[in-house]
Amino acid sequence: MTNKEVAEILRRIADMLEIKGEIVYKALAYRRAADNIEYLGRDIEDVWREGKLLEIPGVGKSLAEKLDELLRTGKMSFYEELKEEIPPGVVSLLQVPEVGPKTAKLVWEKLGITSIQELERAAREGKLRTLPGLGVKSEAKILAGIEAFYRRSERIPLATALPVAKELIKALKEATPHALKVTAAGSLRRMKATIGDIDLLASSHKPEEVIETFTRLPQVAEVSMKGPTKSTVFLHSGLQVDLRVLPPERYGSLLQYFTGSKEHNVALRGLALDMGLSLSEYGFKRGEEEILCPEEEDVYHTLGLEWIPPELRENRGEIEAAKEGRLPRLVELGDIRGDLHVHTNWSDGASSIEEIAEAARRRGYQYLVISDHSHGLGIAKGLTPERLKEQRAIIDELNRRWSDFRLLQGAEVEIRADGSLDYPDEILASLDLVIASIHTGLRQERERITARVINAMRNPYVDIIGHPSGRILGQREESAVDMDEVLRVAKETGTILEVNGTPDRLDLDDVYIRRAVEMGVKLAIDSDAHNLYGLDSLEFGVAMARRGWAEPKDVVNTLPLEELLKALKRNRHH
Ligand code: DGT
Ligand code: CA
Ligand code: CA
Ligand code: ZN
Repeated sequence: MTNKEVAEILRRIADMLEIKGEIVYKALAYRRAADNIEYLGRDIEDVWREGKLLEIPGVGKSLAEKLDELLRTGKMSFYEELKEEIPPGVVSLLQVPEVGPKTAKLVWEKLGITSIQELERAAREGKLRTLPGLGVKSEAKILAGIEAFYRRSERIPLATALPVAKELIKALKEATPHALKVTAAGSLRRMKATIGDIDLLASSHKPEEVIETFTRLPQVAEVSMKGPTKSTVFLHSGLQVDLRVLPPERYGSLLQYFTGSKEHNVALRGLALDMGLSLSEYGFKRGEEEILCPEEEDVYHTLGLEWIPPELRENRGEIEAAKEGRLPRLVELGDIRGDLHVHTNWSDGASSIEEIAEAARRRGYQYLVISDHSHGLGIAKGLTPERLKEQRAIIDELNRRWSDFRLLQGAEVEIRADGSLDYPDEILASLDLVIASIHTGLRQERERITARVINAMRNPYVDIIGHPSGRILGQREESAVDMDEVLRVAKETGTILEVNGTPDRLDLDDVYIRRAVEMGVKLAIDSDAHNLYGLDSLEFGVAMARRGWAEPKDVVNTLPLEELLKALKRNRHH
């Protein structure tokens, strides 16, 4: 058991004692012991093995006995009994700001409330105000507290969290000279599509001062926990940020530990144990001897592994690959030679063809595919075949301007509800590249929607399937499409699947990207930009592709123009 896990049990016991209405100092004693154990600086298990539990400040004879039972058996009967007495839902009420142990006990005993949902309902029905000691005002406060709690529990898109983290890192560095290195860790560093909370790490010879400065930053709305080496705060947006600070000589292990994922860490710890080492955020230990890791590489090298890119750290085979020296050379933004999916003001985009072409060229791209919507998508001002011809003339004209850059004409063709495509084949054939996507009828049942996508893939002029799952993060689940079948037919027909980098799409997601890579299905990483800023989104597509183990060879827009064109099935079959 880790110190943290033990501390969490003690804190939970303290909560339950308070709900029971035990004398205050008892709960306080458990909290103090919890803090001392968490920040002990060495493994509680080692202390226990040496029979020195009583030397931990705040741990008396009775608690030492309980800890001994816990560390020996994995269970503590005192805690188990409390759990029998107080339903877990009642303890969880304490997570709501404005709800303390007294209120939790009151609503549980008088109204039988055992969950936050039930508490919300009672508050909305005006039942709380009838309880002794509560009134209309406290009822409203509790309701606001519940809303704040829900806001905090929501996951936010990667693209929202990244700039917030960057800003905080900058602010912290400017506010104190004692923060030497400051880095984002956790799911943010692993570039997950959505982020639960932001984890920041700092190295410092004066951790306490860094924590102090951090909790006073103007971005911080509320400090929910503050200790000598760590703190948790809420920003005004309700976003939670954790900061942990250790001296530079331990920074590598700190960074490794808090980058996670938890599953990756569990596997690493197992590997360490096999080598007679214990691994924590403080470093390695072999018995009493400490092995410190100032750099993250040190952690992996000590275990005989290559350094593993954060995007891969999900315990999905990366540790075995690192051991055998066969980690993928992941695709990078710098490998991308062009964007295959952007919109202009010819359909629902904001910029002209010329503006977005120049912006793409300034990025160093060698090519850009203009892929406005087809006419069937009325809401997006889709192009009729006639307008498409006019657009071609403009693209041809612009192409005379550059020798180092090429504009291609594509289209994002709607896959209609009946499975047919929005342009006839001769129009599709006249384009340089065709993306087929579904924007309507996304709620169709599995067989029907899968048949639509497959029908599109069997068309010789459909090069790419756009945002294949149709998900919108936080708003719309992926469609019922049978992705395994889509992957199989993509392989068979040589159709490319898109990795759409739009922050609320990130579609395909990493799991399917990985399958595509394993099957040899090709990917296109696109921005789907609707304005000049939108071009930046390609970066998030790259992040997803990296999480899916994609190498440059798996991604068609890492190819030079001529090779890209050759890789399209239209040019292979015709
Ligand atoms: P999130 O915040 O839900 O998007 O996901 P993470 O991965 O950022 O998770 P978080 O913030 O709870 O913790 C950050 C990292 O710290 C996590 O990826 C691994 C490490 N960590 C946290 N708690 C534990 C734990 O109990 N055991 C282990 N092995 N690692 C932990
Ligand atoms: Ca996190
Ligand atoms: Ca966290
Ligand atoms: Zn699009």
